[in-house]
Amino acid sequence: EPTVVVDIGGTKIAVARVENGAISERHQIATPRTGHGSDLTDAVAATVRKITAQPARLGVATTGIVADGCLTALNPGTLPVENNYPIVAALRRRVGVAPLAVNDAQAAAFHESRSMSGTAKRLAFITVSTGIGAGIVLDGQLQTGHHGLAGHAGHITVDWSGPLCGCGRRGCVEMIASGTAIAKRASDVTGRDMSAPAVFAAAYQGDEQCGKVIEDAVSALAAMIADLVASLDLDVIRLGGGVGLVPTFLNRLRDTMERLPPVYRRPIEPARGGAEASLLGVAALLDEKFL
Ligand code: BMX
Ligand code: ZN
Repeated sequence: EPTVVVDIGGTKIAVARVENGAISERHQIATPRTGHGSDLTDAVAATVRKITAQPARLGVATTGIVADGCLTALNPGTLPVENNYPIVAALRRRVGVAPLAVNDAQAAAFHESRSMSGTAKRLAFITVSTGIGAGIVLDGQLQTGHHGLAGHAGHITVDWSGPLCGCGRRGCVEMIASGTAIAKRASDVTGRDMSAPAVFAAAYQGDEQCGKVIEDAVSALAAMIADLVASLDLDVIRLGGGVGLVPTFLNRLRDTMERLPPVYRRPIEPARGGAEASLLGVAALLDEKFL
């Protein structure tokens, strides 16, 4: 009876079998963006069954706020779902085992902290993907908060008069630097329908409008990271997510951080867990019997 872990993102859902801390089988599907949690759990249950009829243990890392076994979108634009959708109870019914559920970036931060030796144990994992997520580990302790909100740094304000975010505030980093925001902002300025990878390709080819969109995203993220360093005295930042793992993006972010006053600078490293950081993190949390 295997351990099965799930990563529900705004764009895709990954389901994997984990053996001895490593992924031995992996399936990926598109996230049903219907606004109904039941469609998420149906899709997860069907994909889990491709691996096993009865997992011994089930772990779920998901975009959104997880508290008391329920899922709520902070920004429904990143993934729409009912408020307080009882994801743990629904999956227990559909799969037959009660899952451990945690926010995706929080899970990834836990994995990153386990892959870190020595004393550097105050870190943020930041994912730049459909949205912008963050997870924080302080002195070895994963921070979830009593409301599941800890680490939601994608909703730090970087532009008071910026675009309205689905969370209800204006100018959140997520509205300027997420993959969704990069695609939307470039589509708006160029008048062409562009995906985030297309914006990177165009910027690389010298397109100035697309270059400016990426520059704004990098500046917003650098401000967000400096705010996190100022408030938490982090030792290191680990960067993940489909956009965050693009090497040119990481390099530009490092260059921008270099121009900040030294007190705000910290090493920025690619996530050791790469695209699997959330899956591996929730597996590690199962091992620790977290929650
Ligand atoms: C949003 C928020 C976070 C999440 C982050 C990254 C929702 C639905 N999600 O800020 O909980 O960690 O996006 O999510 O409000 P991803 O889907 O891009 O991985
Ligand atoms: Zn917001």
